[in-house]
Amino acid sequence: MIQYFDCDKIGYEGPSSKNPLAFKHYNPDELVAGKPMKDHLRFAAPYWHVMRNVLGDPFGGGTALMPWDDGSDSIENALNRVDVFFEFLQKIGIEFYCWHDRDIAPELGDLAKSNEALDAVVAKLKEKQTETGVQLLWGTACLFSHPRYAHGAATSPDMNVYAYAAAQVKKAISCTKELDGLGYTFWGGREGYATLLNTNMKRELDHQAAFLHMAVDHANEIGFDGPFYIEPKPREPSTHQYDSDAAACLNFLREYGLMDRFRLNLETNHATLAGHTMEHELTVAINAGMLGSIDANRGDTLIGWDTDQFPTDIYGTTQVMLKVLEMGGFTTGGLNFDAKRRRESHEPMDLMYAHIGGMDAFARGLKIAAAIREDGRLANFVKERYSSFDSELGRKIEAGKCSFSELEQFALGNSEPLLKSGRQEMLENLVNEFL
Ligand code: XUL
Ligand code: CO
Repeated sequence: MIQYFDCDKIGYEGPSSKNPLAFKHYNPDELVAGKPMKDHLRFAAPYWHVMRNVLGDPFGGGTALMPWDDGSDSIENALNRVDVFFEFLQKIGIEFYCWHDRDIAPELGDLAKSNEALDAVVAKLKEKQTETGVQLLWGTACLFSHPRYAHGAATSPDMNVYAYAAAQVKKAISCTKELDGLGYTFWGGREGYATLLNTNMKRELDHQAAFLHMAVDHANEIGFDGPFYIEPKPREPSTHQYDSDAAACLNFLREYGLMDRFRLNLETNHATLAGHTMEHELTVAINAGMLGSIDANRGDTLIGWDTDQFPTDIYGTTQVMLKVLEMGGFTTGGLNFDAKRRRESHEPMDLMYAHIGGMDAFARGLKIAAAIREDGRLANFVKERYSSFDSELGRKIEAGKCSFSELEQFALGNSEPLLKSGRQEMLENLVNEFL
């Protein structure tokens, strides 16, 4: 079989290596906090960026060289891509992947034909998974590219479109199940509005909830028991997207009785577009016991859109891994590199460099986060900061058994509370000790 990536399997050479095609920090079997690095990190590669992103931008078409791709919508071309994708996974050493239905197989003249194309590619993916041990982290349906979804899919004002989307999701969940996928994601690409002048928000949200309940019913019917993930994003392409951030998603899931089966898939660049840090979004999800998986990337503070860059910022990966360790690690989820090369990095080998960088940045983040936790000073400071609530009265408050009158009595009997420092700068210095 022709090889398209001009390298052997990427190996670990340690921090002193100058080889750009080697890991300096990611050493898959090295134990960190009692577990091999690869089991903490559970890296996944997205089919859409690795195999299908031609690297266009709003001002110009694609630049990516894909010598394996004949540019056609043939099933043969789609099957061919599978081999190339698995060559990439094997060489980079990534053991999970994710797809949209339309990444792996072409959308053909009608739904039945598109489904047949999917079946053919899924059969091949299944073979490759068996051959290599690679697992599907999650599948999803692309409900945003085709013009029919211009007004949304599960929130479209047109029931015909809604039904088409339902059929597409039904099939995508079945394909995920066929590939023993660990989860299934909903990113509401166009589930939102461009203007409220033409929008009945209440009906749209009710429809979306009904859609997700039907997805759960279908999963139960076919015995797919993985979690569903909702992926928040505030805007782009819609002016406003209903799943705008972690808190909005949780509110929606609670309101419509969907908390049991759903978790969140949080993406760094989506968090920053929402005006939050990723750390904030992770904290919101973890507090609710609802963090499922992560789309690992980063944005650019100078560009206001979803640049989907590779995560290379060690401070950022450290913050993410502190949260993942605090949660006790992933179960079904992982770190999916929902990231694309810059338009100028158009050669196949740039995919290698990009993923090596992301994996090394997360390996360092993991090691640093584990060291900060092992050290214990940061956690102790936070614990100490709330220690007054460990008193008898504090415990009463936390148990919901206190009254304003009791607190008034307490306040009247005590002198002015002593203002204590939050020591932000000291803590920032402490974190920097480990970087
Ligand atoms: C888009 C995005 C998607 C989802 C899957 O911003 O992140 O690729 O991850 O639909
Ligand atoms: Co994403």
